[in-house]
Amino acid sequence: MAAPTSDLREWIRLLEREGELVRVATEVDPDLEITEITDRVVKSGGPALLFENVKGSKHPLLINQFGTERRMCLAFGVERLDDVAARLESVLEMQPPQGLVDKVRSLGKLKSIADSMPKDVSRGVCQEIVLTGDDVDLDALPIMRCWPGDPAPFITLPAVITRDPNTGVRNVGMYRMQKIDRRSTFMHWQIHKDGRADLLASPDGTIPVAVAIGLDPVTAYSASAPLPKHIGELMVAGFLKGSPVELVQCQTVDLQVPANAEIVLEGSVSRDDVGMEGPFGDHTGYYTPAEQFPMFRISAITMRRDAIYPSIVVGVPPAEDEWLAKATERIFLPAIRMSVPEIVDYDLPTAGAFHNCVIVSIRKRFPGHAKKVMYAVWGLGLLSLSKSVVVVDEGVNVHDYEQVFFHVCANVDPKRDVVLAEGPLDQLDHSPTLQAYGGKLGIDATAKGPAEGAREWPDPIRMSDEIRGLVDARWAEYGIPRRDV
Ligand SMILES: Cc1cc2nc3c(=O)[nH]c(=O)nc-3n(C[C@H](O)[C@H](O)[C@H](O)COP(=O)(O)O)c2cc1C
Ligand SMILES: [Mn+2]
Repeated sequence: MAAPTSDLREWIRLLEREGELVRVATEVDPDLEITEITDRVVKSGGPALLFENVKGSKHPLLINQFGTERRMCLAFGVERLDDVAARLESVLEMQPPQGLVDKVRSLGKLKSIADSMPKDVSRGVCQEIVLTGDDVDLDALPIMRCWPGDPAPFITLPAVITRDPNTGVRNVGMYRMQKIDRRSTFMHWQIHKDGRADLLASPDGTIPVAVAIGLDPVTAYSASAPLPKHIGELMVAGFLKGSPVELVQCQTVDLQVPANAEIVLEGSVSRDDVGMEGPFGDHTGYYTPAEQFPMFRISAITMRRDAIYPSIVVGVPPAEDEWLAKATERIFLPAIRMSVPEIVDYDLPTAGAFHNCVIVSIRKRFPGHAKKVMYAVWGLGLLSLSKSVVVVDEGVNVHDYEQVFFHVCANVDPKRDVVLAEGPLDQLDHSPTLQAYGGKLGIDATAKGPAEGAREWPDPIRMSDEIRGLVDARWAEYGIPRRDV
């Protein structure tokens, strides 16, 4: 498996070599038409698309680069997404070294972290063209209007870079940006996100912001990763890529951006410069209503010659963001196990749109253990926004929804095993009475004991090994065509 690619163009070449990309030469409209084409291709598991002739722009548009498990694995250079998690786990589980061998081994791991830190370089292709002042013109980019109810085009795959005004720590997040005019957009920093916190921490209410568009897929993914605020997304990108992200100084603001970006927008966001953003056809499958958000005023656009503009469409699941979310689910399992080691595995069903449902399997050891895990999930990073948590025993495959449903139906006394709690919810969830706050549902579908108020728990039905072996051995004699049994 090839190592992760170093920029968007190398990634496009890899996709093409692997038969994972189709070029579309005919003219297409970024106003709704690309969405309809892409949605059909995504929902049928089809290829990435490079639209070479987008109406009104000379820039090609890449979409559906993340739309399947195979492409997501190609992006990370792994066979399975769990392999990414295993690499991360080997660093997270670093114990204090005991013998000499352990010492050397852990030094190697420490070195791999040190080598992951972003690195400053003096020049970058992202600044081959520099446009400032009146030359700044978002109209030149093929920004898509995604759904009929969207009032304007939205930049949907940006890496938005800020610094914490107090600590100086860099943050990178993926937040949609609604176009307002040639030189401004909204900045959709939801209340639980780090970008919003950086703005609120600013003493004078204004912060510089840089937006990198068109990155290698691992760095782009890292912008969407729900990392704790003090952990740099670009360090994690460097670790996952196996080489540091190279940064150049911006032209008009004091921030650094990935040197290999296709397009960079530089500017600032102020607390008092706000307006009504949205509605937007969102990953919840519904339009999120118009709401007040700050505006991003652009002081410079820099880009590569012939810059390629990447985009993504979210909507009724499954959409292209499914595999970005699945990558996060897999990659974060070791980190979750660091705080809640009894968790064996977990699954965020795509139909649950990230925050609506978590299925967790646990190694249960004491009365109330499943409930302890529910409350732990409701206290972990952005998983704290989860609306429902289903807990099953370790033998249950959390990715097999039929099996999970069977255990929920069979093992639950609703009066005893259902927890109704309340807490923070996703700002975009339309169902709670209040925005971003409301009810939570926990379902304990584990086997219960008398200490939890249950009667004696029955054994599940299982054939004896002896008879299973006998039937295996004799299967041919029965003359029944063999399916995968
Ligand atoms: C395609 C896509 C679009 C997203 N749009 C937004 C958005 O508009 N606003 C937002 O707050 N989060 C959005 N997110 C989620 C954030 O990127 C994610 O929560 C990330 O962890 C934010 O970074 P932060 O924790 O450093 O703030 C989006 C994620 C994806 C994959
Ligand atoms: Mn962050």
